[in-house]
This record gives sequence, structure tokens and C-alpha cells, in this order.
Amino acid sequence: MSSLQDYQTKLVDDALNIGALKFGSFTLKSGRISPYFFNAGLISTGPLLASLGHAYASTIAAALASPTDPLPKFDVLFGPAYKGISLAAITAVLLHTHHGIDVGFAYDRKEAKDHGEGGRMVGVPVRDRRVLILDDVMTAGTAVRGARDLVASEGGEVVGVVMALDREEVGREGKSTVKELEGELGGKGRVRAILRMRDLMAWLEEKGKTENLKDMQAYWAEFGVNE
Ligand code: OMP
Repeated sequence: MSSLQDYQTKLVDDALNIGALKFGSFTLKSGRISPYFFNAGLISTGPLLASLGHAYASTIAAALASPTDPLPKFDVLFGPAYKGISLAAITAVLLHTHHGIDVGFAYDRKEAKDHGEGGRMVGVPVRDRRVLILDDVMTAGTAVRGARDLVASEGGEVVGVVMALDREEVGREGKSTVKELEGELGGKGRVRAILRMRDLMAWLEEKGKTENLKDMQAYWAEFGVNE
């Protein structure tokens, strides 16, 4: 029996159907050669975005209610440009409509604007607010740390991170990216994901896709967190 929630299985199925999740051989930003790749940018129809937003919102609501390591309450959902923008927007809507959780939404511009309202940030101000960063994929944490530094430079306090996929890899020093980031953000439970690499492996096992699973296990042995 799979331990995956319905919204997790739905995301894997949807992503595979439209080619947003692929098994094969892919070169990552880090230079590592990965047996799988997740391209959240392909999740781009109304129904698919609704499911993904529902999955993010459910993950956040469950994390806030966790009896052991709850995600701290937050005021603003920050979606880093570009992919985080639409994802954070739909999640803010679904948190409101399905969970009664009302938060602001903000994002950055990649190019600072020097006319009109100016600046790099759009949406509700993050100054003196508790901010949750929402993004697509985390490998070594470089993208997330960039977003955190930006929010901090605008006077916001980043209390957590939520991703669609946590690849559960170690950084160059061999330490878990999630553990390092949680340490930097103030403790356990601060980095959450709809799916982790182990969930994809559980799914492959359940479907009897042993060749893909073997490749994933070999990759995990080399780059996966050591737990
Ligand atoms: P880090 O910045 O190292 O955490 O890598 C995250 C980024 O890698 C994402 O924002 C993507 O640009 C890219 N990426 C994916 O989108 N999907 C993957 O499965 C793997 C990567 C990656 O290159 O590591």
C-alpha cells in the first residue's frame, strides 16, 4: 500500500501525462546527471494548475497544523520570478477558498523597474511580515536562498519554504539541503514539499517500474540525503 496522499498521486500522474515529470537522463543546474527531471512550467492548464494549487494549499495547511514540527504562521506567500509567481498566486487563492487561510501574495521582478512604482517587489509589502517562500523544485537550495536573501533585503522575515518537489539531495559539502536550510530558517519543519524524491520512488515501486527505480536508487546512493 502506498503511503502517498491522493493529491500527491494526482500530481505524479498529471505530471507524467503531460511530460512535466520524465525519467531518463538529464543534466541539472548543479552538473549532476539525474535519472529524472520535473519541469513545473508544463503544468499550465486551468485544471492542472487547480490540482497543483490544491496540492500546495493542502501541504501548507497540514504543515501549519502539524502537532510535532508545525510550520510557523505567515502573512505573505512569496513566489520568486518566474515560475513561483503563478504558483504562489493560485495557492493564495486556494488557501482562502478551501482552508480559510487568508494571506497576502508577493513576487519579484527579475529586472528592477526605475519608473512608475519602481523597485523589485510586486504585491503586498513584505516589510516586517512573516513570509513563506513558494517555489517549484529544490536541489541544492540555490534558488530558494536567493529568494530568501531578496525578501530579507526588503525587510521581510522568511519563516519557511514550500516546494512542489524536494529532490532530497546533498549540497557540495555532503549535507542535506533541507536540513541546512531549516537550520538557517530557525528549525525543523520549516521546509516542506508536496513531493519528495522518496515519494517518486514509492510510486515507481508501486507501479512495478523496476528499471527506473534502480536508476533512482543509484542516484540516491550518490547524491541523496543520508538518513
Ligand atoms: P537549486 O537552485 O539547486 O535548488 O535547483 C533548483 C532549480 O533547478 C529549479 O528552480 C529549476 O530551475 C532546476 N531544476 C528543475 O526545474 N527540475 C529538476 O528536476 C531539477 C532541477 C535542477 O536543475 O536541479
